[in-house]
Amino acid sequence: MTLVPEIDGERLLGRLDAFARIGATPAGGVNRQAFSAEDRGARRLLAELAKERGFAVFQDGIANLFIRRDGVDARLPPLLIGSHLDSQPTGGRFDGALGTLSAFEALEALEDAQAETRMPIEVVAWANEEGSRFAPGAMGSMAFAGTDVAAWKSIVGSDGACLGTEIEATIAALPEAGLRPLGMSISGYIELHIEQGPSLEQERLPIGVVTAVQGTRWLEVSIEGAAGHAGTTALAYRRDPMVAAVAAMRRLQTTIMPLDSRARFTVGRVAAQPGSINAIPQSVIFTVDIRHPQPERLEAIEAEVRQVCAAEAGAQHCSAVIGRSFDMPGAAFSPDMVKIVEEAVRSLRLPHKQIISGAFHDALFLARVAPAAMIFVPCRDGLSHNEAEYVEPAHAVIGARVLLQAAIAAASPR
Ligand code: HGY
Ligand code: MN
Ligand code: MN
Repeated sequence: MTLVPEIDGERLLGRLDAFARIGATPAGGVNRQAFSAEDRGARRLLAELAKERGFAVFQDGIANLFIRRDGVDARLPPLLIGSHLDSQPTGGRFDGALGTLSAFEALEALEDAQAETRMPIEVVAWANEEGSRFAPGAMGSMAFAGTDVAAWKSIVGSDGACLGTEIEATIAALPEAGLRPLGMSISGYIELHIEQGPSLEQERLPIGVVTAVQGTRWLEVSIEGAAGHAGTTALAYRRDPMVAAVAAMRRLQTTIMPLDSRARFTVGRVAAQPGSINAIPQSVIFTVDIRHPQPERLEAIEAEVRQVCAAEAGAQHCSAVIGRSFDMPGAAFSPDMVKIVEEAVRSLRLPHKQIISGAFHDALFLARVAPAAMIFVPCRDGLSHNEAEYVEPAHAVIGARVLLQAAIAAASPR
């Protein structure tokens, strides 16, 4: 008698709780930054769970983690399902973890039912999706999709750590995982993720079928002035980069988003050197995250950031240098894979809508090498990258059920 694979909701919710304890913060979030001890702890736990089920465990040269369940025809390229385990410094317990653990739950459901799929299915935890400790983000999926990583090894993290060293230590922390070269042929990719925005909750929909992801760019603005004594330097003699930085941020915050509701402009990090209370800074560096669904608008917003920073630096007799650390063009997902997801949603008779993602995801890079699509579930108040991030247990389980149905369909095409 063939059993029908079913998501075990209690098991999934228990897993989410167990992983939320790794890097747990006092306010109920997680701090599991890429390649940290906490990230390694989560990877280790997932690898141990996989071994208990008899799944094969692999990792590649940038520490992407793969868990494989064979299909009837082992020669076929695997379907990948998954997300990421790394988090923001004050992240939520569902961003990334929901998609990774739901993918693992789908593999267990297939195993419990001894169900066969034509293709192998592999669960993947992509390395460094967040990019907050080591920019750029989506490093693991970018590398898997063909980006040359050689230059990354020397990147210094926000905490001064060396990326190459951290990657090696992370790989070494899972010696039992088989080592794989970067990249391989896959048949497709499906990722479950929280929306990280308010629309599904506002429309009381349990599922979003993601058709595309908007473009993202990360800039680093460095304004150089002249350090000086806070007490003795009169206004006329100051070349204060903080004054220039604040004026530039203020101008950009009063134009970019107020004049274009689809634009996103965020300054997430500001640092002054030497950072002394009684010294006019020598330099001020701040980060800029810009997003837009239209490529030409993204281009125009970056040009405006460059123009305004140069003008405000000049007004203070300072100089501005602007580097781009991340350029992630938006993309549409494969209509065939979106259709598979949509059919899975309909087979479960779930109300849903198509949606464009405001956040970037690993799926954006997988879409460059295989048919990819995403499934969203609502999160409370659309909150994410915040320790109060929350998903209704029922929505987490529904999302996993859609992922399982879509994976079964994608791994055993009729
Ligand atoms: O920043 C992003 O869009 C992703 O959530 N890391
Ligand atoms: Mn994420
Ligand atoms: Mn995130």
